[in-house]
Amino acid sequence: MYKIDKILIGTHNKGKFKEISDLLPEKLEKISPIDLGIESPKEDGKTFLENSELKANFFCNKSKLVTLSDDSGLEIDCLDGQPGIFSSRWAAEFGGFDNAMKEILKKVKKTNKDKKAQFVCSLTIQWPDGKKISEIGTIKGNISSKKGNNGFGYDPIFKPKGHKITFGQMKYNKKLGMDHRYIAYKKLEKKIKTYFR
Ligand code: ITT
Repeated sequence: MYKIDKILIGTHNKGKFKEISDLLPEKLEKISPIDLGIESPKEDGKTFLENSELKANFFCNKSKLVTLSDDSGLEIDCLDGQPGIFSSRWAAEFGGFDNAMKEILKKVKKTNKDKKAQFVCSLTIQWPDGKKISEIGTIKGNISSKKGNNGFGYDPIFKPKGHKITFGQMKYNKKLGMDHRYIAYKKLEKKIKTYFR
């Protein structure tokens, strides 16, 4: 298998793009589908894995580059795992993340149940010849009142287990070295690092 010296990070989400870029080897050239004018595919998978595979396949076929894609989201136990794979769509439906977070806090409070939740990330790397590898990472925690302005998406309402602060209050490098994306990437890295130049 030839060595990879550039990779398409198949996401339109800037927060994800930065985290994935910073997890990958520094000398690897990172390309965004936005730079190539490639739109997002329709996400009709039923699981994080199906969606990360679908995105990697789509962006890889369009760009002809080795592609790494991410599908991720927040699963809240007392809401039967919602928003889950619909995390991004909830933000769109409620008019942005601020409103979606308010809505989530209201819904969680109404259940009167505990606030256990987890962030899940499925990463898929696909080569132009169709070879693909996926890994899933999960980080458990609790839903918190909205705190902090760091990070992106639902970071201000998620407090990882064993920590007193939300991802929104955490320093960038701290979150980068422990979140669901990091956990998935570390598993994947073991299988792909020999391909990096
Ligand atoms: P792409 O499909 O282009 O990658 P997207 O934002 O639509 O971008 P997803 O469909 O995977 O991505 O949706 C994931 C949602 O979960 C999205 O709203 C994120 O902001 C949120 N999310 C994922 N990881 C997160 C993290 O580390 N911190 C906060 N929110 C996160």
